[in-house]
This record gives sequence, structure tokens and C-alpha cells, in this order.
Amino acid sequence: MARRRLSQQQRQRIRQAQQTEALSADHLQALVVSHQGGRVLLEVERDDAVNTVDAKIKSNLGSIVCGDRVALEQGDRDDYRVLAILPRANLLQRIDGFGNTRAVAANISQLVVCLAVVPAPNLLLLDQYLLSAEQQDIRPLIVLNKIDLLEHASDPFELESIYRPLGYDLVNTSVENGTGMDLLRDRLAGEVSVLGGVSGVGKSSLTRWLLPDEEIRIADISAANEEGRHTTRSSRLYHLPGGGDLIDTPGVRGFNPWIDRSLSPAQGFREIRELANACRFHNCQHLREPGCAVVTALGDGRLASSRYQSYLRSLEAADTRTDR
Ligand SMILES: Nc1nc2c(ncn2[C@@H]2O[C@H](COP(=O)(O)OP(=O)(O)OP(=O)(O)O)[C@@H](O)[C@H]2O)c(=O)[nH]1
Ligand SMILES: [Mg+2]
Ligand SMILES: [Zn+2]
Repeated sequence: MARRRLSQQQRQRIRQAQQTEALSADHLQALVVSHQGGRVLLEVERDDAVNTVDAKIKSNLGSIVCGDRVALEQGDRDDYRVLAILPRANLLQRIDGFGNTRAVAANISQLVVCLAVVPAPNLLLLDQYLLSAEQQDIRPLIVLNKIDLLEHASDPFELESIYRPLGYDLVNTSVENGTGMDLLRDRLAGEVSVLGGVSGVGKSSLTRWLLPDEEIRIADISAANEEGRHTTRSSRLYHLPGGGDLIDTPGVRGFNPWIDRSLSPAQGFREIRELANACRFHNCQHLREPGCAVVTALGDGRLASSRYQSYLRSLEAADTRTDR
């Protein structure tokens, strides 16, 4: 345990040294638009022109993700090598099935949680994305796609009734008939947005709709899966015609958020955070403590039970997490 922590500190120090060295030596800088295996696709800005180049990565740099800014060097034969990741404004991370922390995207301003009428939304997954966004100060946006498949104009998944009152922005879209697409385009303008969600909700379809000229490039990075469906294999950052960037990511099975240990999980739930002010004990975990305003609100229906369940799940995750 102690050894592992030391090596993490060492890694951190090495990275800081690499950053300082790269910044001071006046190296080229670039934006990461894609990362596959040991290579990255970069946009290098030089003399008012932007070139897309393929680069290798110096070892021990840690994970590089879309949205990262990096320092690089150019070799004799027009080959490029990434030397350092420049300091990040933020980093969206999740815990994968093996318990490892995986970086998703960096320097983003908006997390677009993509849900669909089919496959039906999983509210736990939504809450986990929202928790990540809240903890990292990233603006969340909820999109319910394939609205054309909804037979009755109602709120079958309780997205409107639960999330709108909490102040979350919600857009219903259809790539099929264009519903809500102008609104979505408005919400994405000027932001650096990452699209997250399970496979098949339509993240790449939305991206393609917003970027008609990029169709071929999108087809390139997706491959037919077992059912013959095109599924995205790696993340890719695109520039929107109206300004702003959009990062399409591969679908996830679940999104186990990386939880900031310095914050309580309640910080990731707007209404629980608010209700907690009225709990009798300031360190109330909202389980069975006397005078708990959260449990009272749950009892009289002011707190959605799915939200409370999600809170319990993240409390559990925060408790059982080993130090990584
Ligand atoms: N009816 C309907 N079908 C849609 C809509 N948007 C996407 N689809 C279909 O849903 C399927 C999956 O779409 P994708 O865009 O590949 O989904 P994805 O979220 O990128 O999936 P992964 O890359 O595997 O994560 C495709 O067959 C699309 O044609 C929509 O608004 N309405
Ligand atoms: Mg896709
Ligand atoms: Zn409480």
C-alpha cells in the first residue's frame, strides 16, 4: 500500500517535471482529437494554420484523452512525438469493470448524457453521470433521443418530472425526424461537449447529424459489431460548424463515476445537498439518523426514490473504494 502510494507520487512528480520542461522549451502544442493504441491524432496550430498529424507517445505519460492539450516535438522525417500533457482544467473519469480509473475526456465544459426511448433510460446511470458532472463543475445536459419512437406524448421515464424541477436542462431529440435538433445545436454552440451513454442510444447519429460533412470520418472509426450494427470504438473530437467542439465516445455498459474523496457523495445530488442543510447532524449520511431531512423528504414524496437509491449506491461506492 505504502509502496504504491509512493510510486503514484513519483509518477505525479515525473509528469509535473515533463510539463515544466515541455512548457519552458517552447515546444509545439496541439489538441488531441483521437487516441487509438499507442498513437494519437493531433491538431497542431502553426502560423494560423491547423494541421492534423499522427503522433507517437513518449512512455510513462499516463492516459491521453480527447480534449487534452499536449506538447510535442517534430522529428527529422515529419514524425511527431508527444512529450507531455499540459495541465488540465478538468478530467472526466470512470472506474472500469476491473476497478481501474479510466480517463474519458479532458478540458470539457459540458457533459451530454445521451438517453433514448430505446434502449430505455437507466436512471442510475444518469445519476452517476450527473454526479460526475456536479463534482467536476461540468455543465450537465440530458438528451432523450429517438423521441420519434415514443407513441404517446407523455413522460414515461419520469425524466421531466424528476430532473426538470432540479434545474437540469433536458432536450428531446430525433435524428429520424429532426425534432429538437436545433435546440440541441444551440446548447452545444461554444461549448466543449462530451457525449456519454450506453451503446445504441444514438451518440454517433447525433454527431453525424450535426456534422454532415464528416460522415466518412465517422464511419472510419466505427466498426460493425456482432449484430451488424456500427458501434464506436474510440472517442473522437469534432469541431462544430457553429463553434464549439463535440466528443463522441464509445458506448458504456455502466458508468461508475470516479468519486472525489474530498467531497461527500451528497454533493453530487442537488436536492439531497440542499435538503441536508436541515438535517439535525451536520455529518448526517441520510441513512437512519434521527432528524434526517432527506429521509423525511423521501417519506413524503418530495425526494424521488430512484434518486435516493442512486445516492445510496454512490455512498457505498465511495466507502468501498480502495485508494487509487
Ligand atoms: N428511430 C430512431 N433511431 C435512431 C435515432 N438515432 C439513432 N438511431 C438508430 O440507433 C442505432 C444506434 O445509433 P448509433 O448512433 O450508432 O448509437 P451510438 O450511441 O453511437 O452507439 P455506440 O457507438 O455503440 O455507443 C442506429 O441504428 C441508428 O440509426 C433516432 O432519433 N430515432
Ligand atoms: Mg457511436
Ligand atoms: Zn440526513
